[in-house]
Formats: sequence, C-alpha cells, structure tokens
Amino acid sequence: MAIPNKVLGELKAVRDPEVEEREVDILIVGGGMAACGSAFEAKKWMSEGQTVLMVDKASLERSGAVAQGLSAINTYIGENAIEDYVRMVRNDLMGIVREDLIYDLGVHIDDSVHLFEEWGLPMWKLSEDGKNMDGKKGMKMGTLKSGAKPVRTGKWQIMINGESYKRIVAEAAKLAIGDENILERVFIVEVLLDANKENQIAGAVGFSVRENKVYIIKCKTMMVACGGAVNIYQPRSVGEGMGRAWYPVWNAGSTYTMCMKVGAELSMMENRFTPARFKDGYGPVGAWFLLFKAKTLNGLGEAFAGSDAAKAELEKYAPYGTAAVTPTCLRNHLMLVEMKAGRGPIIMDTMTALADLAAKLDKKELKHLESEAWEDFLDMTCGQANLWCAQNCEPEKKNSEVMPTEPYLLGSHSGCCGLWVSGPDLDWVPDSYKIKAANGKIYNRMTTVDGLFSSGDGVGCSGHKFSSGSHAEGRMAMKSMVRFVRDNADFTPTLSMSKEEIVDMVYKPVRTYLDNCAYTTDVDINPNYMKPEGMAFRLMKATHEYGAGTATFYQTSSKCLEVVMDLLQTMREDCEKLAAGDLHELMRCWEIFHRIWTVESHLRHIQFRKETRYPGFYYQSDYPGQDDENWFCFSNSKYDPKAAKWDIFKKDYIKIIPD
Ligand code: SFD
Ligand code: AMP
Repeated sequence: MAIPNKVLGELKAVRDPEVEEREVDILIVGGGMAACGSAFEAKKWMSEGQTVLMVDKASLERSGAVAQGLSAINTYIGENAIEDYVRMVRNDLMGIVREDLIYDLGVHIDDSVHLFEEWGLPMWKLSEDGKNMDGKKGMKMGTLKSGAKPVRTGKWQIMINGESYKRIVAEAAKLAIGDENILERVFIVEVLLDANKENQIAGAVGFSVRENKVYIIKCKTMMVACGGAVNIYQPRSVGEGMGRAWYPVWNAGSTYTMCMKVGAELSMMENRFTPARFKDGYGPVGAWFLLFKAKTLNGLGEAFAGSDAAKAELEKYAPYGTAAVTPTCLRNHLMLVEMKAGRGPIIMDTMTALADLAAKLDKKELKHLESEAWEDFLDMTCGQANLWCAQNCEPEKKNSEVMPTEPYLLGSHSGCCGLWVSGPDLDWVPDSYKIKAANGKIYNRMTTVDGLFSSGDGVGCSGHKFSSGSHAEGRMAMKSMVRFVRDNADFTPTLSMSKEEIVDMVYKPVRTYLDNCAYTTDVDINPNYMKPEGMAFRLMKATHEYGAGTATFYQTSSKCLEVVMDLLQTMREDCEKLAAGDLHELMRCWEIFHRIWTVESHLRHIQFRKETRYPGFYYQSDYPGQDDENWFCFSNSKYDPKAAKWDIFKKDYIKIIPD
C-alpha cells in the first residue's frame, strides 16, 4: 500500500535507517504497464506456496508512462496479419530488429487489449453506418473480443477514452496478487547476483521514499521493468517549464543500469526516440496526423513532407524512406531539413484539418469533434491542454507549433534500445536468438543473466509495443519466470553483501551529508559534497552539447563523443560525493547515478556504430548515411562487473519474415 503524502515537507534522512528483509520466489521491480502485466499473469501460473512481490518506486495507480492516461492504444493487431506487424516495426526501425520477439508479441498482444476492455476501459467503436462512437456509446456497441469494430486511426492504432487507463490496469494487478504483495514508493537501486551460483540473479535492494527504511529482497527470479530513461538530455522546457517532459519523469534508466551492472547484455543502445511533439506542452501528434488527418507546414506555409525535395531526400534511405509509411526518424529528419534551411518553424495545421472534417458534420457533431481535439490531450498530456488555454489557442482558430523534443531512451515506443533477451523456444527461432540458462533450458524474455527477465521498455530490438504490447510482454515473461522457479526449486538465493554493507551503500549520500552539513551556513553549498540537482544539470549540459542533444540539431562527432566520455568519467567519480539531506534527495542521488550509467552506454554505442542508422534521431557527423555492408547488424554491449570493463561487439541480424 502507498504511504500517504507527507504533510510537513520532505522527511529528513537519518544515519541509520530501519532495515526490512524479505525473501520471495518472484520479484517484480517496477509498477508500469509491463510490471502490471507480469503481476496479473503471475497468479495464473504460480503453484500453491510460491510467493511474489511487486515493488514500485511510485504509486501503482498513477506511475509510469501511462500515469496521465492515454487516448489511443497504438498496437492492436485485430484484422491484420502478424507478419505485417513485424514488417511495420522493421521498416520503422530502419531494418535491424528481432523479428522473433516482435512476431511472438504480435500473437499475444490483442489478448491484453481485450482484458483492458473487460476491466472497464472504454474503447471507441464504429457504428453500423461508420460513425465514431466513444465513451458509453462505444461500450454499447459490444466488445472488441465479441467482434465490435474499433475506431482505427492508423492501421495499428485504436482510439480509447483512456484518462483512467493506468488505474484500471493497476487495479487488475493489485487484485491478482493482493495489496500485501505490493510495495509502493520503494525505489530499487541495485540488483544483486548470487554469492554461490555464477551469473544467477538473487535479489534487489532499495529504500522507501516515505520512511527511513532500507529493503533487502532475495528472490529466485526477477522482472526488471522500470521503463526507459527520461531527463538524460537537457529538455526543451527549462526555467519555469522545467519538469515537463514527454516521457515519464520516474523513469531514470534504472532498467538498463541495474541490469548492465550485473553483466546483462544490452543491445542497440545507440537507438533513441526523439519524438516530434506539440512545442512546449509535449502533446503527442499521432491523433492529429492519423485521426484528424492534419498536415504539417513549414514556416513558408508549404506542406513540405509531400514535396519533390522531400521525396528525393527519402530516396536516400530506401527501402525504408520510400515505404508507404515513412519511418518515425525520417519524419523528424524532414522537419530538421526544413528547420536547418531556415524554413522553420514547423506548424501543425489544425485549422485546415478541423475545417475539412467540419464540412461533413452537423453542429452537434462539430461540437463533439472539437471536444475530441481537447480530450486527446486531456486524456494523456493535460499540460498541453493547459498550454492551449494559457495561449488562448483554439485549435480550430489557431495553429500550433511542432518540434522534435530532447532524446529519450526506450524500447517500447518508436525506439528499440534495451536488453538482449531470449526469444521463445520455438523451432523457427534462430539459435543465436535463444539464451540458454545454466540448466540448459530456454526461457522467453530472459536476459543473459540467469533468472533476470525484462519487458516493455526494457527489452531491446523490438519497438512499437506501446502500452498494450508492454503489458502483453510482461505477461509472457512471467509465464517463463514461473517455469524458471519450478525448474530451479532447489536454488536458495544468497547475497554476498552483508546487511551493513548494503545499508552503507544505499544510504551513503545521507551519511556524506550528515558528516559535513554543519560546515557551511547553506546546506546546499559545501566543499565536501554536492547535491544531486547540480549533478543533474551537469549531465544534461554535457549530453546537450556533445552527445547529440537539441543544442546541435542532434549531431555529434567522434571528437565530441571523446569529450563527453571524459566528462562522464569525472561525473561518475564525483558521484561518490553526492549528498542527500532528505529522502527526496536520496532518490535524486540514485536517479542521477542510474542516468549517468545509462547515458554512458548510449554514447558508447553511438561511438561504436560507425554510421548514422537513424537520421532524425541522431547524426554521427563523421559517419553520415547508412553503411549496410558493415553495420547491418545489432550492436551489443556487456559490462563485466568483476573486471569493471565494457565490451561492445556486433551480433548478426537474421531475417525471419520475408519482405
Ligand atoms: O500518444 C521503478 N505511450 C503510448 N502507448 C500507447 O499504446 N498509446 C499511446 O497513445 C501512447 N502515447 C504515449 C505513451 C507514453 C506517454 C508518456 C505519452 C503518450 C505521453 C507509450 C506507453 O505508455 C509505454 O510504451 C508503456 O507504458 C511502457 O511500459 P513499461 O512498463 O515498460 O514502462 P512504464 O509504464 O513507464 O513503467 C515503469 C515503472 O517503473 C517504475 N520504476 N520502480 C522501482 N524502482 C525503480 N528504480 C524504478 N524506476 C522506475 C515506475 O514508477 C513505473 O511504475 S503516444 O505518444 O503515442
Ligand atoms: P505519436 O503520437 O507520435 O506517439 O504516434 C502515435 C502513433 O501514431 C504511433 O503508432 C506512431 O507510429 C503513429 N504515427 C504518428 N505520426 C504518424 C504519421 N505522420 N504517419 C504515420 N503514423 C504516425
């Protein structure tokens, strides 16, 4: 259960926190879409006496990317062929994807969507005469499972009334495993290997952000689904807008950092998502492009994306650039071409789109259409609706600016960085895509560390899962995890660190603070320590300027990468002196630590891949363009925790689904 909000400000941290030790069979770290899917599925497969615990850093009902709700489910296979789903993801991600993972997910994804509807999530439906029915009217049309037709915006996306999406999904997870098996507001900071069994996960440690308490949790198997990485680059929203971001602020790269630190292999960490969004409010553009059929214009009022010049630019990236749907990175690339040529800003022509639709509607229907335009944001990015109000913007009367945002790292939306995991143990899956555990068996979605699983944003090489796919993938992984526990029933997890060593590690910033804070009159300024806020700015400045941030139109170079690597090295050393006076700051210390590790892996991968695979997301200016001959492969990396060394290497891409 969540511990309620503090009344009197942040809770001061104490030198010696309480310690709570737990031991369970299955530990789920994270409480987002993937983790809730895992929790829901756990009870279905667990046998009598097996135990499960889910730990979320925030409050389950409103944590993660779906916290504010969503207005669409971006992956619903429905009437489409699963092979086409694979082809769409492959094209959008410029060819290099794990087709086994994508196909496997495609088989299961709709089941999660059907469950959401069963649990009460309202989906829009088409009436018999082809009209859009939302809310209660949509519900009356019957369920998708029973054959009702969804309102498709694109080939894969369906519209929902999704303000309460996360609450609905969280409730089902809670009901499945019970409140007593869920810890909220507990931030996991490290996962730990077993003391006796080589390369086997054995537990996790963290702390409560509401009480002075450290948690030590042993387990036989673990799901790490803490989402992607946000606030790793200087956001476009600074000053009074600081804190606004498109993706969820909780997600600090914990998934990638915690798993890489125990030696789990990462893949395609060079990939990032730089979404085009409504400027300053970060409102998503999908519904405007697909549902309202809006076009973007350059500063001269030209619909640049359909021009001959744009076609010629896209030809350079054939076959992806010339496909029926232009890949997300190349859509950005076209915008950047305009902006760099001085033909910005880019404008979403909401006025023409709504006027064209209005021409076919009566007065009542028009009012409804206008409210849908607002609801698109109120359901998932309400800050954008606030901004429209603040700027006296009525979308039917005033157009809005669109802008590519700062970069995010994720594996479930239109990006594909993450962990290298095992595909399913099926005969059509290549052996090199299967990971054998020490017992010789293969467990779907297991990382290269035995017993350690991931899903959603955590799993690399397979984007376009979105909310529904992340939930479904969490469920699929859990089925394997239960089997892992059963197959390893005699395994007793043992941690090599003592209780005292763990507390020393988790509470180190608190002790640094308490040892030194009396030295100065202002606790934020001290020669013996630094506060996490300053470190966060330092990281963002370095990535912004050298790591292909917005400062350079997403360009970096070999020299810039050298500079930023050097800066990161010093930052990591300086993190030893981070200080936390209260529990909120302790959380910020650990978050910045996770972010630095994640960014380092991102930039190491960019340094390794000597081409520009994703123009529009980033440009390696020493290696412009794509080099299929040398780089049509995955790039994987592995950190060796014993030797404290990174290794980056190529892994073969295997085509499974023909064009
Ligand atoms: O419009 C720790 N997404 C969309 N998906 C859709 O299906 N339709 C849309 O309309 C989507 N759009 C969208 C989306 C996201 C956002 C933010 C916006 C708009 C504004 C994407 C999906 O939401 C996304 O793919 C999934 O949610 C990913 O699921 P998952 O489980 O991988 O991540 P999560 O849900 O963010 O959850 C992470 C959890 O981890 C917790 N956590 N817990 C313990 N210890 C730690 N160290 C932790 N670190 C993090 C978090 O609290 C959270 O519970 S649109 O743009 O296309
Ligand atoms: P977004 O709002 O950008 O996150 O997009 C939501 C969904 O719409 C995702 O599935 C995107 O791939 C898709 N999408 C967004 N813009 C376009 C576009 N211009 N053309 C085709 N698909 C798009």
